[in-house]
Amino acid sequence: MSKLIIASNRLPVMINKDDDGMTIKSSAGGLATGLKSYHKEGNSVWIGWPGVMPETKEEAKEITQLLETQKCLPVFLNEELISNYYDGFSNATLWPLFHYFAEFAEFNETYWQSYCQVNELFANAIIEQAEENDIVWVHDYQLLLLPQILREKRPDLTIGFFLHIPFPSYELIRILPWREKLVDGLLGADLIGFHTYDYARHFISSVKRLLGYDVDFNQIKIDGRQVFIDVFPMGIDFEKFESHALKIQSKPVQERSKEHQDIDRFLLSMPNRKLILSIDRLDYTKGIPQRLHAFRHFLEEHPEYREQVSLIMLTVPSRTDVEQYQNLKNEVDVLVGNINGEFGTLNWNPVIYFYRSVPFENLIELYSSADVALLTPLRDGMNLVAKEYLASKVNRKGVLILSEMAGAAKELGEAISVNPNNIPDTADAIYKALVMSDSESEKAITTMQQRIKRYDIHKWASEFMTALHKTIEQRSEHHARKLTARIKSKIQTEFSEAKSRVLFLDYDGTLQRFYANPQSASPDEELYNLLDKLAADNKTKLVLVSGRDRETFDRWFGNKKYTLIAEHGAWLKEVGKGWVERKPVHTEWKENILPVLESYVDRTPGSLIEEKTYSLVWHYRKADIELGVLRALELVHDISNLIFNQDLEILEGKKVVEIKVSGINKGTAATEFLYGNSSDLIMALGDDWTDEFLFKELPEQAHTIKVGSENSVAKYYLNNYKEVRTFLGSLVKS
Ligand code: GDG
Repeated sequence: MSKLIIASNRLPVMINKDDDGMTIKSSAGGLATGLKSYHKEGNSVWIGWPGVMPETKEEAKEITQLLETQKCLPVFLNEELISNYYDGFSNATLWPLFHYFAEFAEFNETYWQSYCQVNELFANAIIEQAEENDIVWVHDYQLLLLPQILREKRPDLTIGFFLHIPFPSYELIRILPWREKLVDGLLGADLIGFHTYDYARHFISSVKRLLGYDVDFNQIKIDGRQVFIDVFPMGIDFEKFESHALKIQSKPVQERSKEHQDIDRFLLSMPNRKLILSIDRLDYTKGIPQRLHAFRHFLEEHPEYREQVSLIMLTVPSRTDVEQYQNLKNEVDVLVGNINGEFGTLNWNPVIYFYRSVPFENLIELYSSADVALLTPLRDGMNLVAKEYLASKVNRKGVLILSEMAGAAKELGEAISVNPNNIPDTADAIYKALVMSDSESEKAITTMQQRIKRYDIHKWASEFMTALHKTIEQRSEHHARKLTARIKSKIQTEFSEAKSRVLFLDYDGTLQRFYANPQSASPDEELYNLLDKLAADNKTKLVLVSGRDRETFDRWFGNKKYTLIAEHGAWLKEVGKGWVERKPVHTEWKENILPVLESYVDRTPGSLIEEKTYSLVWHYRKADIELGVLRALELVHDISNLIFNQDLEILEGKKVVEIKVSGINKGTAATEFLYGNSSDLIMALGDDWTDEFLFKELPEQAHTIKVGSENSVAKYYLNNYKEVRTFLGSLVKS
């Protein structure tokens, strides 16, 4: 059975180093809990940074041994890497940009280099552990490049990726100098998971716009491989929060913690006293100043609540070395001071402010005592605190005010939703929460509790793993037609034994990568060498069959020993001869169609018209991808009406719409070629659907090979042009 390898920046354990030596403690974080059944109980290993830097080799060994007891493996990082990869690229570039704080994002080549280096270190550590067909689950923004590095080094692995923070709009991603590399890095995975549909949608849009790959709903096709994109909103360990809250609630008052007794005293000191709670890391994404402004606005608008209501604000120190975080701390300190100074009395502090973290027990006490949770991040991947608050409300008395910018807002529709930038509206939400009837708040909480209980952290992890396993099944379904080593060797034998052979080869996407700009796709040295070697054998007739115009083909291959068929079969050039029109056909129809295409060019920036002898082609490779697809649909509809009864047909290829004279296609051209060139081995390779004509028309015994994973009448498939070159190279050798 294959093993699971989990990779995240930090391990789910903490190493403590003091004068007495080293100890290890497991952390109770959500991720560790969710993956427990796969990690602790299953066949798995967790790879990550242990959070300490060993000073000696012995110390490193000791840490490694301690981690092994927890089925963890360290990736050791030195201070420089931590500073550039973690504090730098992860937290000063990606974190602000992905949370829409573009103005804070630093673009620094040294950070980037370290980020690449650490992703490589993780890949090496994984590869050292990975046996054939193992499964890898990579987590979060610190490791965006890891899936692709693994894919290249170990194509046998099944790779899943989950992003815990938002994936922003393309408009933000496009700012990054390394945008293509980052998006491509993720695409090494078989499955990429996000918290919400919006993040998935943004990712797909970036893939289309930056890399031009075809996307079919939630599947991206790359070189014959499929990458699945899906939504898995992360849950919490509901049962754990609920059971602790029940335990705390049933404790006699005198046995409660000091903190809990303080809260009780506060609430009982006056009738109608209410507590509002907020908990977050002190981070600029959390909207803490906006929240304080809203609370102040509320106190101004509703003086009747003064001395009645306090905001307990627990802010956990975070990234304290970074300037923006220090500025934020100062801003929050001043705001809290101002509010307390202006509104506070001898008996009442409007804001009760903690700048520290608290033990889990106290956290639950706060959750279960607070009448209202006020969680107003400006951006948040999910926000687990919202779910934890709900799970801890065992008496179902409480109201959640939640920012619509948090991923959790998508699932928690019964909460009072606010735009955290709208201060009066947030103040109004506080008022609404305080006056909400018990029956209304109980109904809302019950509904939300049921939902987060059902889709808890265990369900989240198992849904992701099930989807990841499904990608394996889907791949193996496809393997039925894969050109396997056994079939390859059979074809190689036939090839070497054949007295005469004809090889029909498509060009773009088959022998060469499919480029957004067709001009960039000229043949490279490696390709010329390969084709020359194939054509050098007198027993082989090498025929390049393409939709390309004959001028381009002439420029690239005019003096070669290859037969050329251009413009989907309209023109033929045999070795050493000139171009011949295959059959004289009418072209007067172009006059009517050209103006229509021109109007599409005007309305679709980036698109262009190509005129061939027998056809007119509208290319939209360089247009906005979504607009291009939409316009192509419109165009096909308009043209279909115009060409009725004119012996014309419409071909829809890869980002092209071609209007051409009927009966001319790669298939008829190939069959005609075979009349005069009988052979005992025929082979055809192509990636586009125009190559389907070729596959269909060739005799039954021909070896037809599709390049890519789309449906085809071809017998076999190869994944991409690189595999084609390797395969053709093996024929030369054989
Ligand atoms: C990422 C994304 C996404 C907080 N203070 C204390 C304490 N906590 C615990 C909470 C909660 C966790 O920390 C915070 O969870 P969040 O979801 O709010 O945010 P992150 O974990 O920082 O970050 C986020 C998440 O990943 C999961 O995908 O939701 O959007 O940014 O569990 O309980 N725990 C204790 N004392 C504290 O003072 N014991």
